[in-house]
Amino acid sequence: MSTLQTWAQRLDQAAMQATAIPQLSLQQAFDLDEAYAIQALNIEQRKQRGQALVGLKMGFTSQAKMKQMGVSDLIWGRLTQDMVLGDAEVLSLSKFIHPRVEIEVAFRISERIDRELSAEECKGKVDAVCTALEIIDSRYENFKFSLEDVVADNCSSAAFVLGPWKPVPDTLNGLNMGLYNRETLMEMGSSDGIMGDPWASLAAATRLAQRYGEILEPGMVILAGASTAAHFLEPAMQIKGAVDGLGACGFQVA
Ligand code: OOG
Ligand code: MG
Repeated sequence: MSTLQTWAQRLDQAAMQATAIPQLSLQQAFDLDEAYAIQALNIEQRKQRGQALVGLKMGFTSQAKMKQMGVSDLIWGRLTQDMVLGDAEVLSLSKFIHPRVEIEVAFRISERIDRELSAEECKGKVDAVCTALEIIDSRYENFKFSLEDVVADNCSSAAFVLGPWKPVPDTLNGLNMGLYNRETLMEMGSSDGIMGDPWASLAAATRLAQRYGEILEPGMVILAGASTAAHFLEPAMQIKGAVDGLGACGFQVA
């Protein structure tokens, strides 16, 4: 078995057993292309368990996230059906290692995309948007990683919640994005923090998807990335995310 396959299995097992592992890059250096190869093999194991690919997620699309995690490059990962948590459902902490939550915007793809599109062209390929919450749970000890480590670990993806889909508004600029625990505001950001415009994040997703051989199919979800820092989840939290004009969604922590 190749090293890449062995590492993909270690990451998949760590996620399934909710047990952290040491950073892979501290054992042996590997480059970004190898990191994406590990990610693809990692997700292949989920697919073999019958989990379909339902979308992609963009990461480190804002200064707030790059600063919090100490990295400085855009990353992307894959979303599978088992990561879906319904709006207002209960998230069980026992299934995760040290989960954090962040507030995002989600796009729903309406037409097949197999090439790089500009932000303007992307607008014709999306039929709905909504407020989303992403639950990230690095499989590495202490939530610490290099850029290559986090890419191999499918960009810390663990779960996501979508609010009700809304028609695409004229602009996604200047929208307040609030993350709450009950009525307490934990983070407030602006959609402008996401690459200047969330549509730019979707355009980047089309470029990266093409580069790494993924096709965006109608119905797929693209998470544009968080505009603020992520927060650790604790028992009894009641998390809500709200974006101006895009509605809200939430979940309870048990
Ligand atoms: C990596 C995931 C980054 C985002 O929205 O920027 C991400 C991490 O922070 O562990 O999902
Ligand atoms: Mg995210």
